[in-house]
Amino acid sequence: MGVVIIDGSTVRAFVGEEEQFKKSVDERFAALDLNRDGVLSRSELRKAFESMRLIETHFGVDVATPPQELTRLYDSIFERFDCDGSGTVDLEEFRSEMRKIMLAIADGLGSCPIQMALEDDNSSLLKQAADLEAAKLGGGGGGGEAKS
Ligand SMILES: [Ca+2]
Repeated sequence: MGVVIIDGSTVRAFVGEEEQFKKSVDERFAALDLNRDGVLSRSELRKAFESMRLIETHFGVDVATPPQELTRLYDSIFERFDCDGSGTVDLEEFRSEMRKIMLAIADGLGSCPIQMALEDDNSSLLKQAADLEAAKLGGGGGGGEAKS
C-alpha cells in the first residue's frame, strides 16, 4: 500500500505516452481475460472495475450502493465498452474506452492534486501514471519537459 499524488496532468501525460499507455492497457486486458479467449465478458469487465476501484472513487457512487444498483451501473459501463454490441469487449474497444476514461479522470482531477492510497497493485493505471511522472522528474536532464 503506497500513497501517490496525482493530478490531471499526471494522468494526461500517461495517456499521451502512446506506446507505454497501450502496453499498460494491453497488459491489463490480458490479466482481465481470465479464460483467455481474447475478449472480455461482462463478468470479466466487472471484476476489472471492482479491482480498479474507479467506481467508488470517480463515478460519484457511494461505496454502500445496493448490489442491484451496482449491477445496473456495471451493465451500463459494459455497454459503453461494447461499442459494436457484440456482447464482449475486444482489445480495440478496451483500449479506446480506457483512454476516454483516463482522460475523463484527468478532467475531473484538473490541476488540483489529490493524494491517492493505492493497493500494492502494479497493474493500477493510475499508479503507473504516477510512476511515469516520478520517473520523468527523477530522470534528470533527459529533456522532454512537459508541455501544456
Ligand atoms: Ca474472456
